[in-house]
Amino acid sequence: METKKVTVMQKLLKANDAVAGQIRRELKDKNVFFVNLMSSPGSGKTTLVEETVKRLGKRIKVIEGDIQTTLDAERLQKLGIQAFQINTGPFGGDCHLESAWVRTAIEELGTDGMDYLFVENIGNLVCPAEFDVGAHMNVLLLSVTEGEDKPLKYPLAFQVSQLCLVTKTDFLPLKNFSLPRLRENIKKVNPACAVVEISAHSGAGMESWVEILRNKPNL
Ligand SMILES: Nc1nc2c(ncn2[C@@H]2O[C@H](COP(=O)(O)OP(=O)(O)O)[C@@H](O)[C@H]2O)c(=O)[nH]1
Ligand SMILES: [Mg+2]
Repeated sequence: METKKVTVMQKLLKANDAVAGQIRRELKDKNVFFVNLMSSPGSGKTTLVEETVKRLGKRIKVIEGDIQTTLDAERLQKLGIQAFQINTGPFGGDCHLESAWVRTAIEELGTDGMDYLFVENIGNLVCPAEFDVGAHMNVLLLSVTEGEDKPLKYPLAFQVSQLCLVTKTDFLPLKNFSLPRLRENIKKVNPACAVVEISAHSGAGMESWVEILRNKPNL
């Protein structure tokens, strides 16, 4: 019974990877840079997208993943960009997005007028890391209020990410949080993961983040 379960899971992941690969190639051909944002709920994903649109312009489209509500898509639509909300609640409440759903959302959004595509994945540090959505860059957000130990507790999320954004650094003066210890822990699980510290509220570090996007790495 257990063997059967593992085989089915392997097949699902293989099918997911195949679609993800297609998405990555098709968007590369169109020079659309695709970023997958992953984090715990509340680490600042939607705020980051809002602040990025203000700096990078409106040729950005967003696929929002949540179990319930269209709140995040509505926040982004207010900025005059296209945002497509996927809710997994009505279909069993999955805690991640799969590449086939992302492909359908891209078909709905269309690729005209798009230089960047963001996925805001469903908020948690576990399931999204297991499913490739076809992004050119996986970005893991970790806010300073979550603690420096998270790379050690949730290594896969850091291992599949090319960049870790340490968010809410404006809280640092109030918190007993060690940035060097966090960097050390990220290095232990993924030495290749770049780390950038930002505060979407104060704007600190935002220019470094936007510069990375302008360079469209791996495209
Ligand atoms: N102090 C501070 N709060 C932030 C920052 N970025 C986001 N927040 C707040 O954190 C909360 C959750 O942000 P949100 O973007 O909705 O997180 P998400 O669930 O990851 O999309 C909101 O109240 C934001 O205003 C930041 O840089 N500094
Ligand atoms: Mg959000």
